[in-house]
Amino acid sequence: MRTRVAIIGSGPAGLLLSQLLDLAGIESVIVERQSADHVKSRIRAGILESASVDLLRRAGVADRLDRAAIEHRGIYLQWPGRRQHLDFTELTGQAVYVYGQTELTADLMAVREKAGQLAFYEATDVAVHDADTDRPSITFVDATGAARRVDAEVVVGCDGYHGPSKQAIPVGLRQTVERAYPFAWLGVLAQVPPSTDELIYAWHPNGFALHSMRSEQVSRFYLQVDPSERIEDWSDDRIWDELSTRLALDGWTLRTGPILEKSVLPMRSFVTTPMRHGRLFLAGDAAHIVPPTGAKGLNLAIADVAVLAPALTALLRDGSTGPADAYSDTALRRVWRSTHFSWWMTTMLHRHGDDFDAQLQLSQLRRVIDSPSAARELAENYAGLPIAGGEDRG
Ligand code: RFL
Ligand code: PHB
Repeated sequence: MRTRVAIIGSGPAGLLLSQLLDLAGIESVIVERQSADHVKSRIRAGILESASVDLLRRAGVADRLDRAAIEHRGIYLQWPGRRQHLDFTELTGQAVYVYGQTELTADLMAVREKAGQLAFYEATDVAVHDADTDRPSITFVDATGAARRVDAEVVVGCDGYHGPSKQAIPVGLRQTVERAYPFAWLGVLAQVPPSTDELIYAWHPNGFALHSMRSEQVSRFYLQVDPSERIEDWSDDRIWDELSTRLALDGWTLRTGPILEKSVLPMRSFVTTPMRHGRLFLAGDAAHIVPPTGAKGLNLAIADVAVLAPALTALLRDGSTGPADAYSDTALRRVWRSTHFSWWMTTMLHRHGDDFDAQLQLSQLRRVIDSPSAARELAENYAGLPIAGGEDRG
């Protein structure tokens, strides 16, 4: 079969790109390894920047988001004995929004289905061919076991960190930089109303803890653990004990409740460049991973697509190559800003090293709270990056 844009991966990057192309009158086909139900049920990100929300509104997929998302003015930073609010709205004029990636994915899938756009779920052996020609294609085996081929004008790899797309860029042309962190997150979803109005990022001698949320009834928590930690060793009681210890503050209690899901998540920084080879473009986690401490991964995927969709529209509608040629450099400026911010938040908040490192971390945390310019620096990076670029303002 033939289409204009073949998209590999049905995460937020692939789905949103497909929707933006559809609005520009450009047909696309999505090929995804997992089932639609699996994709919809994956628990992941929870925070959207206002620039991301604006784009989702422009894409016509924000009706439910506008009703259900919880607006947050800022976050709390905490270390033993002190919990301090950082007001992004006061510092930058921007807010952030709590809206689960599962909800966003469901919204994007629904709009695509309504528009009657084609997607192949449960596809195996997906491979990219002829990326350096004007007639790239992808091949795969569909859910019924039939071999298929999609010829396109452009292929976009939105297939996440483990996907095959980036391998289609020849090794000699591809550069990868990576940082592994000596800790992981234990993520917990619990059927309990949040014990806080906004997110709490807590430094603690036992390790970092984060109190996040999904709704008025559902809370999300993370604990810094060793990457080799086995989830079987974390009973629900042990999880609640450790969260209560690390998030403790005089006069405040953590509500507990049934744990719905728990898993250990590795943390890494990773960037592959360039994000384009001929008629193959990469977007989202396929090209870059950040540790989740800055709540940036989903927002970066959205920002890539915000740059890529108009570039592909110009290329495919008018034959104008300028924006497509600029895509990788434009996207990477924001990627590197977010990579630095995510690394900085991670390094400041997670226990690592010795007592010297701990004192530096505490000094940095006090500085962020006590100095308006240090506070604004954090707030701008967390809530207020412009959608294209990211270093242009700073
Ligand atoms: P996704 O969502 O990983 O989607 C990629 C899709 O590609 C499919 N795929 C393939 N399809 C076909 N053939 C193959 N061979 C394939 N291999 C893979 C996959 O099945 C999948 O459906 O990437 P995308 O679209 O780039 O979106 C990126 C975001 O999902 C990710 O960056 C965020 O979830 C990161 N993240 C957060 N980001 C934020 O902005 N704010 C947050 O608060 C936040 N919290 C988080 C996070 C990520 C987390 N985890 C699980 C690492 C919290 C956590 C715990
Ligand atoms: C989440 O709610 O999943 C979440 C929130 C903030 C982060 C990371 C994850 O920094």
